Amino acid sequence: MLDISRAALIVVDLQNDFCPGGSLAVPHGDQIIPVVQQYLALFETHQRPVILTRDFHPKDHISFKSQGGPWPAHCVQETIGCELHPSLRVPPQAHHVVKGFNPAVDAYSGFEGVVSDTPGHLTTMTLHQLLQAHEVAEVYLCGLATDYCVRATALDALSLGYGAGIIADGVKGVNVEPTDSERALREMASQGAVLLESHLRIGP
Ligand code: VGL
Ligand code: ZN
Repeated sequence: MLDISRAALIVVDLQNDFCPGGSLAVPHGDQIIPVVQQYLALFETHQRPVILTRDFHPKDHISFKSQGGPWPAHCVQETIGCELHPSLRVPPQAHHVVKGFNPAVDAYSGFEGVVSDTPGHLTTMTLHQLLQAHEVAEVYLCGLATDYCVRATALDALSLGYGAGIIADGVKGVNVEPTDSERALREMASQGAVLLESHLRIGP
Protein backbone atom coordinates (compact mmCIF):
# COMPACT_ATOMS: atom_id res chain seq x y z
CA MET A 1 0.00 0.00 0.00
CA LEU A 2 0.92 3.59 -0.44
CA ASP A 3 3.12 4.75 2.40
CA ILE A 4 4.90 8.00 1.86
CA SER A 5 5.16 8.89 5.54
CA ARG A 6 8.98 8.89 5.37
CA ALA A 7 9.32 9.68 1.69
CA ALA A 8 10.38 12.68 -0.36
CA LEU A 9 9.60 13.34 -4.00
CA ILE A 10 12.52 14.30 -6.24
CA VAL A 11 11.65 15.83 -9.61
CA VAL A 12 14.82 15.68 -11.69
CA ASP A 13 15.71 18.38 -14.23
CA LEU A 14 12.25 19.06 -15.68
CA GLN A 15 13.72 22.08 -17.45
CA ASN A 16 12.94 23.74 -20.78
CA ASP A 17 16.17 22.62 -22.44
CA PHE A 18 15.31 18.96 -21.79
CA CYS A 19 11.78 19.35 -23.20
CA PRO A 20 10.71 19.53 -26.87
CA GLY A 21 12.00 22.81 -28.31
CA GLY A 22 14.97 22.87 -25.93
CA SER A 23 18.63 22.51 -26.85
CA LEU A 24 18.98 18.97 -25.45
CA ALA A 25 15.38 17.84 -25.82
CA VAL A 26 14.40 14.45 -24.46
CA PRO A 27 11.89 13.03 -26.96
CA HIS A 28 8.40 13.57 -25.51
CA GLY A 29 9.99 14.83 -22.30
CA ASP A 30 7.01 17.06 -21.58
CA GLN A 31 4.59 14.12 -21.66
CA ILE A 32 5.53 13.19 -18.11
CA ILE A 33 4.28 16.49 -16.73
CA PRO A 34 0.70 15.36 -15.86
CA VAL A 35 2.13 12.38 -13.95
CA VAL A 36 4.66 14.56 -12.14
CA GLN A 37 1.87 16.98 -11.32
CA GLN A 38 -0.17 14.24 -9.63
CA TYR A 39 2.79 13.23 -7.48
CA LEU A 40 3.49 16.84 -6.58
CA ALA A 41 -0.12 17.16 -5.41
CA LEU A 42 0.06 13.87 -3.50
CA PHE A 43 3.23 14.79 -1.63
CA GLU A 44 1.94 18.28 -0.96
CA THR A 45 -1.31 16.89 0.46
CA HIS A 46 0.64 14.59 2.77
CA GLN A 47 3.02 17.42 3.70
CA ARG A 48 6.01 15.44 2.56
CA PRO A 49 9.13 17.13 1.16
CA VAL A 50 9.33 17.87 -2.54
CA ILE A 51 12.66 18.65 -4.18
CA LEU A 52 13.13 19.89 -7.72
CA THR A 53 16.63 19.57 -9.14
CA ARG A 54 18.01 21.66 -11.97
CA ASP A 55 21.01 21.31 -14.22
CA PHE A 56 22.68 24.70 -13.72
CA HIS A 57 25.63 25.17 -16.03
CA PRO A 58 27.94 28.12 -16.65
CA LYS A 59 28.15 28.93 -20.36
CA ASP A 60 31.59 27.32 -20.75
CA HIS A 61 30.71 24.06 -18.99
CA ILE A 62 33.01 21.10 -19.61
CA SER A 63 30.13 18.90 -20.85
CA PHE A 64 29.44 21.23 -23.80
CA LYS A 65 30.66 20.42 -27.32
CA SER A 66 32.36 23.84 -27.42
CA GLN A 67 34.63 22.55 -24.60
CA GLY A 68 35.14 19.08 -26.08
CA GLY A 69 32.23 17.52 -24.17
CA PRO A 70 29.41 15.29 -25.43
CA TRP A 71 26.43 17.68 -25.26
CA PRO A 72 25.17 20.81 -26.96
CA ALA A 73 25.08 23.78 -24.60
CA HIS A 74 22.08 23.33 -22.28
CA CYS A 75 20.64 24.64 -19.01
CA VAL A 76 22.91 27.66 -18.98
CA GLN A 77 22.34 29.80 -15.89
CA GLU A 78 20.03 32.77 -16.41
CA THR A 79 18.60 31.46 -19.68
CA ILE A 80 15.02 30.29 -20.32
CA GLY A 81 16.39 26.82 -21.11
CA CYS A 82 17.53 26.52 -17.49
CA GLU A 83 14.10 27.32 -16.06
CA LEU A 84 11.66 24.65 -14.93
CA HIS A 85 9.00 23.86 -17.54
CA PRO A 86 6.37 26.63 -17.30
CA SER A 87 3.41 24.24 -17.04
CA LEU A 88 4.78 22.66 -13.86
CA ARG A 89 2.91 23.92 -10.83
CA VAL A 90 5.66 24.16 -8.25
CA PRO A 91 4.42 23.96 -4.65
CA PRO A 92 5.52 27.02 -2.65
CA GLN A 93 7.15 24.81 0.00
CA ALA A 94 9.23 22.91 -2.56
CA HIS A 95 13.00 22.79 -2.19
CA HIS A 96 15.32 23.50 -5.08
CA VAL A 97 18.67 21.86 -5.76
CA VAL A 98 21.10 23.01 -8.46
CA LYS A 99 24.03 21.04 -9.83
CA GLY A 100 26.64 21.23 -12.57
CA PHE A 101 27.69 24.78 -11.71
CA ASN A 102 31.39 23.95 -11.48
CA PRO A 103 32.65 24.62 -15.04
CA ALA A 104 35.21 21.81 -14.82
CA VAL A 105 33.02 19.02 -13.36
CA ASP A 106 29.92 17.35 -14.77
CA ALA A 107 27.31 16.42 -12.21
CA TYR A 108 24.42 14.20 -13.22
CA SER A 109 23.28 13.34 -9.71
CA GLY A 110 21.19 15.66 -7.56
CA PHE A 111 23.37 14.48 -4.67
CA GLU A 112 26.25 16.42 -6.24
CA GLY A 113 24.28 19.66 -6.03
CA VAL A 114 23.39 22.19 -3.35
CA VAL A 115 20.13 23.58 -2.04
CA SER A 116 19.13 26.89 -3.61
CA ASP A 117 15.65 27.77 -2.37
CA THR A 118 16.24 31.49 -2.95
CA PRO A 119 16.81 32.07 -6.67
CA GLY A 120 20.38 33.20 -7.29
CA HIS A 121 21.57 32.15 -3.83
CA LEU A 122 23.42 28.86 -3.52
CA THR A 123 23.73 27.42 -0.02
CA THR A 124 26.29 24.84 1.07
CA MET A 125 23.58 22.35 2.07
CA THR A 126 23.59 19.11 0.09
CA LEU A 127 20.55 17.08 -0.94
CA HIS A 128 21.61 14.36 1.50
CA GLN A 129 21.68 16.88 4.36
CA LEU A 130 18.28 18.25 3.35
CA LEU A 131 16.77 14.75 3.30
CA GLN A 132 18.35 13.90 6.65
CA ALA A 133 16.93 17.08 8.16
CA HIS A 134 13.46 15.88 7.13
CA GLU A 135 14.13 12.31 8.32
CA VAL A 136 13.53 10.96 4.85
CA ALA A 137 14.06 7.22 4.40
CA GLU A 138 12.99 6.79 0.80
CA VAL A 139 12.84 8.88 -2.33
CA TYR A 140 10.39 8.75 -5.21
CA LEU A 141 12.00 9.86 -8.44
CA CYS A 142 10.56 11.27 -11.62
CA GLY A 143 11.83 13.65 -14.31
CA LEU A 144 14.52 13.76 -16.99
CA ALA A 145 16.53 12.00 -18.16
CA THR A 146 16.07 8.34 -17.20
CA ASP A 147 19.47 7.34 -18.59
CA TYR A 148 21.48 10.23 -17.10
CA CYS A 149 20.35 12.36 -14.20
CA VAL A 150 17.50 10.18 -12.93
CA ARG A 151 19.81 7.15 -13.07
CA ALA A 152 22.68 8.93 -11.29
CA THR A 153 20.41 10.39 -8.61
CA ALA A 154 18.73 7.04 -7.96
CA LEU A 155 22.03 5.15 -7.72
CA ASP A 156 23.45 7.74 -5.31
CA ALA A 157 20.27 7.58 -3.19
CA LEU A 158 20.59 3.80 -2.96
CA SER A 159 24.31 4.02 -2.09
CA LEU A 160 23.47 6.44 0.68
CA GLY A 161 20.95 3.96 2.11
CA TYR A 162 17.68 5.46 0.94
CA GLY A 163 14.95 3.35 -0.58
CA ALA A 164 14.22 4.48 -4.13
CA GLY A 165 11.04 4.23 -6.17
CA ILE A 166 11.21 5.15 -9.85
CA ILE A 167 7.93 6.46 -11.21
CA ALA A 168 8.07 4.57 -14.51
CA ASP A 169 5.61 6.77 -16.40
CA GLY A 170 7.08 9.88 -14.79
CA VAL A 171 10.51 9.55 -16.41
CA LYS A 172 11.79 9.75 -20.01
CA GLY A 173 15.23 9.09 -21.46
CA VAL A 174 17.57 10.64 -24.00
CA ASN A 175 18.31 7.22 -25.57
CA VAL A 176 21.51 8.05 -27.42
CA GLU A 177 21.29 4.28 -27.99
CA PRO A 178 17.66 3.14 -28.28
CA THR A 179 17.81 0.81 -25.26
CA ASP A 180 19.64 3.18 -22.88
CA SER A 181 16.57 3.95 -20.76
CA GLU A 182 15.58 0.31 -20.43
CA ARG A 183 19.13 -0.54 -19.43
CA ALA A 184 19.20 2.27 -16.88
CA LEU A 185 15.88 1.12 -15.37
CA ARG A 186 17.18 -2.45 -15.11
CA GLU A 187 20.41 -1.23 -13.52
CA MET A 188 18.54 0.88 -10.94
CA ALA A 189 16.28 -2.10 -10.16
CA SER A 190 19.30 -4.39 -9.79
CA GLN A 191 20.66 -1.98 -7.16
CA GLY A 192 17.38 -2.12 -5.23
CA ALA A 193 15.15 0.52 -6.80
CA VAL A 194 11.46 -0.31 -7.07
CA LEU A 195 9.90 0.44 -10.45
CA LEU A 196 6.46 1.90 -9.94
CA GLU A 197 4.66 0.60 -12.99
CA SER A 198 1.83 3.05 -13.18
CA HIS A 199 1.33 6.39 -11.57
CA LEU A 200 -0.31 6.48 -8.17
CA ARG A 201 -0.07 2.72 -7.85
CA ILE A 202 2.76 2.46 -5.35
CA GLY A 203 3.88 -0.74 -3.75
CA PRO A 204 2.91 -4.37 -4.44
C1 VGL B 1 21.34 15.56 -18.21
C2 VGL B 1 22.70 15.26 -20.04
C3 VGL B 1 23.46 16.35 -19.67
C4 VGL B 1 20.13 15.13 -17.43
C5 VGL B 1 22.09 16.65 -17.82
O1 VGL B 1 19.53 15.97 -16.74
O2 VGL B 1 19.78 13.93 -17.51
N1 VGL B 1 21.66 14.87 -19.31
N2 VGL B 1 23.14 17.04 -18.56
ZN1 ZN C 1 24.02 18.93 -18.13
